[in-house]
Amino acid sequence: MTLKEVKVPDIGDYSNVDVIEVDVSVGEDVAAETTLITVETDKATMEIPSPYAGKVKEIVLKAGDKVSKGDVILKLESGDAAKQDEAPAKSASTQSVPTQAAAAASSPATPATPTAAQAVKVPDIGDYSNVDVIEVNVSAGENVAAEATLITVETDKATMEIPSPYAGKVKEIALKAGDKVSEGDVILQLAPSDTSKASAPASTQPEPTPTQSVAPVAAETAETAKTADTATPSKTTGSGNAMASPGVRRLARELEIDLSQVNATGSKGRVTKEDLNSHIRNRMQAGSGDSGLGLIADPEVDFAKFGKITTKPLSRVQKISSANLHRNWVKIPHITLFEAADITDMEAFRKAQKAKSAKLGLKLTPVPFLVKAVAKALHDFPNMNSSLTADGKQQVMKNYVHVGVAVDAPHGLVVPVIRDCDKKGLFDITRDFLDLVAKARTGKLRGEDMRGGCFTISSLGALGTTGFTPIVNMPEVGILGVSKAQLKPVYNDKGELAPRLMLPLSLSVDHRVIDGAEAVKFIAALAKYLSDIRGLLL
Ligand code: CAO
Repeated sequence: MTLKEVKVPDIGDYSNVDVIEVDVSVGEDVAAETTLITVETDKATMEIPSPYAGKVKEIVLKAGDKVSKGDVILKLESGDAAKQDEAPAKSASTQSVPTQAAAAASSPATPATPTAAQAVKVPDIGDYSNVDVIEVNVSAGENVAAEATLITVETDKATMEIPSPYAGKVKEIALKAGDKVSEGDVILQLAPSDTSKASAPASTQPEPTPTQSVAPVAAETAETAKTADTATPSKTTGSGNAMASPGVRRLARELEIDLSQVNATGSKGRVTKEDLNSHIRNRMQAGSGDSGLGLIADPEVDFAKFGKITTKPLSRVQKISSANLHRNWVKIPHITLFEAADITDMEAFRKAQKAKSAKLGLKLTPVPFLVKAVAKALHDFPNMNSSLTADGKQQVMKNYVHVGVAVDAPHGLVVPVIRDCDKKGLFDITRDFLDLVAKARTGKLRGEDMRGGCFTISSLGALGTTGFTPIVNMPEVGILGVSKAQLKPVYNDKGELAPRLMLPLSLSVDHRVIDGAEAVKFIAALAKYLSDIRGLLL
C-alpha cells in the first residue's frame, strides 16, 4: 500500500480555476477514471478523473477553492504504485484529463464582424471531432450578443459553450441537439446587427477565430493548451443554459429534467449534484403524494459495527433506473398475471431457421418472436398501447408500435426500443435487437435509443427462473416478464399426456388503465400467438 498525492494535471494555460464540486469523500474507494473534482472556467466545466484506483485518505481542497496545475487534490492509498503524481506535468498525456482547446488569449479582444449574414462555424476544439451537441441555445430570429452561447457541446469529461463571434440576428440554424460536430461544421447563419455592422470593417470574416473562448475539452493529449482567458461571463438564456457540471447535465438529460427548473445553490447560481438529487426527491414526493403515505425514513445503519465492509457508489445507470423504478413502483397500482405458452412448435421453427439466420449474421433467440407477438397483441388491444398523461386526466392512444427490451448491461439495466415492430419481419427485428444489445453492452446507447417505447419485454429466460413480477415502465402501461422454457407433461385435446415446451409469461399492468379482464385477454392472446406463430401472419 502506498499513499500518494493526486495533483491537478495539465489544464492548459489556465490557473486559479474554481473547484465547483468535490465528487468523492474520505474513505471512499474510487476506480481509475472516477471523477475526483469538477472545476470550471467561465465557459466550461471539466471533471478531473482519478489516475488510478485506490482509497481516498485525505481531501486537501474543498468546493469554492481555486486550483492550478500541480495543486494537490487529495491523498490516495493504492496497492498499485501509480506514476501519475510523481510526474504531474506528464499526466495529461496518459489519461483522460481536460485540456483546453485552442483560442489564443493573445488575439484581439474584439472579434471581427462581417457586413452580411455569414456562416458561424465550430471553431478549433482541440483534437476532438464528432462531439455531441447537447443544447442549441438560440433560436432562428433571435438577436444575440457577441459572446452569447450559441450551442453547448459535450465530451465524456467536459461541457463547452461555443459563443457567438459577434452580435447579430440568427437567420438559420444548421444543426440540432443530438448532432455530432467537428471543427469547421456550420452552426448557423448570423446576420450582423446594425451597430456591429457600423463598427465592423468590411473585409472581416464571421468564422470563429481564436479570439473566441472555446472552452476546455477532455483530451488524451496535452498538445492543445491555448485558450482565451476571457473574463466575459457566459450568457444564460433559455432553460437549457443553467450552469452545471457535465455529470449533472448528463444525469438531468437522461432523467429529462429541465435544469432551469432546479433550485440552484451552487456559486454563481450553479446547479450542483445535491440540488439535482433534492429536485428528484421533491418531485417524487410531490408526484407520489408521499406526504400522504406517512412513510418513515429509510434506516441509516452503521454496518461497520457488525463486521468489515466496503462501499461502492452506484453507477450512473443504476441511479437513473433506481429513481425510475422507485417512482413506477410507488405510483403505479400493479397487477400481475401469469400464463404459460406452449412454444414447442415455435422452437422447432426457430431451430429450423438457425442456419438461415446465421448466414445473415444473426443469432435468432426466442426474444424476436416475443417482440413480434407483443406487437400483434398490442394491435389487437389498443388500450395496452396507450399512456396516461402526466396529470392522469387523459389516455394517449398510440398509432405506432415500438417495443422496448430490458438488457442487462455492465453498468445496469437499460431498455432500448425497437421501432415499428408491427411493420418489420422477424429478421429485421432480430437485427435491430442485436444492434441495440451490442450498443447497450458497449456503452453506446443514446438517449433516443431508449425513448418512445410502447411496451417492455423483460426476458430472464436464458438465465432461469419460473416466474417473476416485472415493474411497469412508466409511461407504458404493461410489461411482459419471460422466464425459462421447460419441457412439461401436458394433457392434449384427446386427454393424453404429451411432453410440451412451456414458456412461463408474467404480465404486469397499470391497473389505472388496464383492468384484470383485459390483461387476461392480452396475455392469452400472446400465449396463442406464441403457440401457433401462423397467427402472426393474419
Ligand atoms: N427459455 C429458455 N431458453 C431461452 C429463453 C427462454 N425463455 N430465452 C432465451 N433462451 C436461450 C436462447 O435461445 C439461447 O440459447 P441458444 O443459443 O441455444 O439458442 C440462450 O438462452 C442465450 O440467449 P441470449 O442470452 O444470448 O439471448 P436472449 O435473446 O435470450 O436475451 C437479452 C438477450 C438482452 C434479453 C438478455 O441477455 C438480457 O440481458 N436479459 C436481462 C433482462 C433483465 O435483466 N430484466 C430485468 C428483470 S427484473 O429487474
